[in-house]
Amino acid sequence: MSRLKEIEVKVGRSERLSFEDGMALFESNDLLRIGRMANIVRERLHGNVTYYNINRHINPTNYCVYNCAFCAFKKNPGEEGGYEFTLDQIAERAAGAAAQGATELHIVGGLHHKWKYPKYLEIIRVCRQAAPAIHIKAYTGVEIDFLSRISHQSIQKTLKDLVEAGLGSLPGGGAEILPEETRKLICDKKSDAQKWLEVHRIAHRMGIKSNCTMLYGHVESNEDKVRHLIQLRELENEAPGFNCFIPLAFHPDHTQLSHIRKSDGFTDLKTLAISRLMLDNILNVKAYWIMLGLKIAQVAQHYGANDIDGTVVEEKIYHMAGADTPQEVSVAHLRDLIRETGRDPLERDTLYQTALASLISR
Ligand code: V47
Ligand code: SF4
Repeated sequence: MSRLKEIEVKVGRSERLSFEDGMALFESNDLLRIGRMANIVRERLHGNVTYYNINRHINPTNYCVYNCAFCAFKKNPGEEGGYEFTLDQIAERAAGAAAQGATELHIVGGLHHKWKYPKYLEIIRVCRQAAPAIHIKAYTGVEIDFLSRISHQSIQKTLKDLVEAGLGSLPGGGAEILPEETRKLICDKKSDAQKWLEVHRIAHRMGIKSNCTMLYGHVESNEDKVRHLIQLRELENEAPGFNCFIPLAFHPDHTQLSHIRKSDGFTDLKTLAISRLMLDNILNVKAYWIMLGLKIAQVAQHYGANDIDGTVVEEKIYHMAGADTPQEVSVAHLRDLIRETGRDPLERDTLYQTALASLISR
């Protein structure tokens, strides 16, 4: 039996795929076959539904003490293009989001050279005050680790403070690529893989849900990607709490790795499909349209993805690294894009509750 046939049999029986299976999938270029397997899993879990949400991104500052090789967003003090929002500007964005029907604020930013711990709590508090009903998904595992260090507190206490201020869950950024040798090549200064995993383990044990990501298309190998996915899968087994996995394609413009070509549609779909197949215990896989582009995010709905993210409104991290997607799409446009693929659009909140689910649980 060919390797792909063996994997197809396992997928048909809902058996867990091994490291060797993951490697065989990355080494194959039979995208249609890999996609078909991922689609089987996706439809088994979610039927014909594709989720989207109404959200708004806020990137409070791009000043950052770190210097990740893949990042075009980060600036040093005094550098052209650096910015920091005031608390009023942040509150204004939060209030505007609520007024437009957003259910989520997605807050991710730089690790500022001068901001103290209370400032990061204030950011959450002002959003909570300006938008009392909104879910605040804020600060990656790397940011939480940084905050615990500048506040000289444990990860637990830091998360507890943030939840008291209004935080609802953690976004999936900062995972980058977990195998240490490669991680060191692209971000040697910030939290290592064990620390990133520890933050999410602790959050999950405290009942705080989170997302997870994988940055690909830079200097990583296939083995790195398979090991990364298996580490996420193992953490989910040990301490369940991942809502969703988001593969993030490296955008090279204006980064230290600008000589690397941006990943292509084939690689994006293949990575997404293999992620769906390997992550058998993470329910949702998101085709993040800001990063993939609207067209590939649509096709991805038949290659393992069951989510397309949200309205976004103002995105800086990818656009400073060369993303040519719009900054915002309307709900009507998102729903049309999903319908065009033959899927049924369904609005969700950050925790994947839907109006349907909330009606049933009443
Ligand atoms: O950790 C930064 C990535 C992440 C680049 O939870 C880049 O729903 C590609 O947390 N090319 C932060 N990627 C963003 C993040 C996120 C994004 C989307 C959805 C969710 C979610 C969370 O952005 C970083 C890093 O992996 N990143 N620069 C770049 N040039
Ligand atoms: Fe800073 Fe995040 Fe950019 Fe790294 S990826 S330099 S931590 S803003």
